[in-house]
Amino acid sequence: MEEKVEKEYDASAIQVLEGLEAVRKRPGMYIGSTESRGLHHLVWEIVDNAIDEALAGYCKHIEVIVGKDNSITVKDDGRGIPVEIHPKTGKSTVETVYTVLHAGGKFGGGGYKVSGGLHGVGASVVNALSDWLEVRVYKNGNVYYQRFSKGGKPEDQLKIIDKCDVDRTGTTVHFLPDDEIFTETTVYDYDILKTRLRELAFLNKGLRISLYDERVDDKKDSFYYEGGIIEYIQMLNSTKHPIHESIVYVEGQQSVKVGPKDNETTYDIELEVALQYNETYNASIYSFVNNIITPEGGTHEEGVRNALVRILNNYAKNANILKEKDDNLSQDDVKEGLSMIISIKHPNPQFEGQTKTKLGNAEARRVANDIFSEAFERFLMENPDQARIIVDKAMTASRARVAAKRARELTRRKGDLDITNFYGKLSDCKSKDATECEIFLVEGDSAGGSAIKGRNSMTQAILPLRGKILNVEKARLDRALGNEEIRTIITAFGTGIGDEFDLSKLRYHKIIIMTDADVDGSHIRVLLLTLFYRFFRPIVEAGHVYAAQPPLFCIKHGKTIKYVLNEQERDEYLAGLSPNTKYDIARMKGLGEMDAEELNETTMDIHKRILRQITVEDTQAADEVFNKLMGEEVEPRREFIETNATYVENLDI
Ligand code: 28F
Repeated sequence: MEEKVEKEYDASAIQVLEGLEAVRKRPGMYIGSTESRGLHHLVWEIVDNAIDEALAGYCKHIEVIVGKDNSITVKDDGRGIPVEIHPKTGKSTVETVYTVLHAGGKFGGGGYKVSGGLHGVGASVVNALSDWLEVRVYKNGNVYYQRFSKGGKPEDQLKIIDKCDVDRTGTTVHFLPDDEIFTETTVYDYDILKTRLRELAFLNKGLRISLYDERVDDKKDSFYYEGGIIEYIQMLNSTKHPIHESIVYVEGQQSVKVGPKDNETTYDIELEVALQYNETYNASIYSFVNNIITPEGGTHEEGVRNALVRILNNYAKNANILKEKDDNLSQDDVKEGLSMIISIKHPNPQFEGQTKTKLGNAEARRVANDIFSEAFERFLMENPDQARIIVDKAMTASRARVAAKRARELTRRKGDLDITNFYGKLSDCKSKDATECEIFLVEGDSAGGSAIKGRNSMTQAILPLRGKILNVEKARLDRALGNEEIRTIITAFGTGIGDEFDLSKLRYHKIIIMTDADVDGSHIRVLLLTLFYRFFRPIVEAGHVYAAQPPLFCIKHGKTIKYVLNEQERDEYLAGLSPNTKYDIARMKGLGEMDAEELNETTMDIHKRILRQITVEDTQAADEVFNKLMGEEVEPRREFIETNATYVENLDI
């Protein structure tokens, strides 16, 4: 007997070491990357465990603290991780959860473990990638404590180090990411933490989540939403005028059987939806699975949207608002001005798509459709006045869509006239192989001029943009198409727009926004990102959009000329020079003042330039900023400028 138990202990000890070692060898496999996004993923892993304790009904308050040393502390007031010895490993459950891969709730039963793409890999991954990590469990009037050193090695057994209030329970985890793993940065971004923690508070009504930043005096936020996603919609629509009184709220659950007859599984799926229409023309639809955002949507979102368009068409016909001769309302018509949050809880979500953020479970489509259509139909029947407003909005959108179809004709290349006119703007490239072609959207004529001279005319097209792109935030597609600059962009891209958009016709596989780092440049960039977010999102999702990063400084020493992007790179480069290197350093002029050779050398040459790929989140953020800045509400604009004034002097809005 002795022998067997011994062997089991050794085996599990070896498994622990190999497991954590594997994580340190290929961290990207567990947290996606080791740059800033991966660094913040460590926080989400630990917070998710506390959220699970809240989902189980035991935790009411989660606190996240960024230490002066950029360590992270997460506290919850749940039951506290069990401290008993785990039968299989002879270790405490705490040590098991923090040293055995996937030992947490996700694989050990428990509530809904957040298990999207990279979520739910477990707390042991955080331990493996930390310089040190401490766990404190409060229960039975004791404070249990265990510390792990670099890579997750236990320094000692779990032991009682203190007494605490007999009725206090909870778990506190304090860790410092390992700078041997996170080589690019170990500095936490308060706004990234704040945005996600607020979102989690919206998604988990009644849970308080607080954030403190010890690196800055008195910097803290606390989020608590009794109304959950209803309050999320209130926040989204706070800068847009709602056009009807209620926020429609739907919640329900269904048990579904999946899998083959001989091996059926039953899933309990919960759905929550909150929606309200506003007077803008764009849609803010965010969907989530187990608290994870699904930017590419998926079956849950499709189920709700199919139900939305079907119910609105039925209602419009029965109320004789939609005549027999009228076209049916389309998905696009009914999403104009729509703010909607869809959140489902699913025990076994399958993620698909480019970035593994699209829900694939077929059963989620039907459940979402069933639950939402029944409740939404009831809302319309019980609120005919609001129903009428919503249907009228969709009808107007439908008519504008037809008008846009006509206006879109303008963006098709027909006779020579508009081609010469068109060519007055675009200096196209010779190659017709889209995969090697790039189009630079350049701010201003002077930069445009030097870009045309400095480019590689075989593969690089230049489109100089004059002045401010139309503020499409406030415009429907038909009005956006009335703007010459936008028509030129649409024609140049070749994809068409709206419901005839075809990504395969994109004529350039890199669309590079080349604007100055100054106020005007960032303004143009926000306008372009909003344009992409609203009318060209598939191009962004496919990763074709980039921002050129013109250098801020030019360092010369001897024959070496080194361009650097910003102060941080400048200091790092200078620190790397041997002490006696006199050198010259010059602050680069704007794009407009660079000559063709400099522009090519620093920002266009594919072997030297630095491009930043634009993500859907970037464009979404731009759209939200834009809505604050360009919406009618003066208050959010003033507040935004006051909070960001340090970055944007005299923003000319
Ligand atoms: C700051 C991060 O990690 N909180 C957690 C619990 C509570 C339980 C638990 C966690 C069951 C067997 C896996 C307690 N009592 N905050 C946290 N709170 N894990 S993590 O159980 C661990 C799972 O192994 C818990 C009764 N049941 C569960």
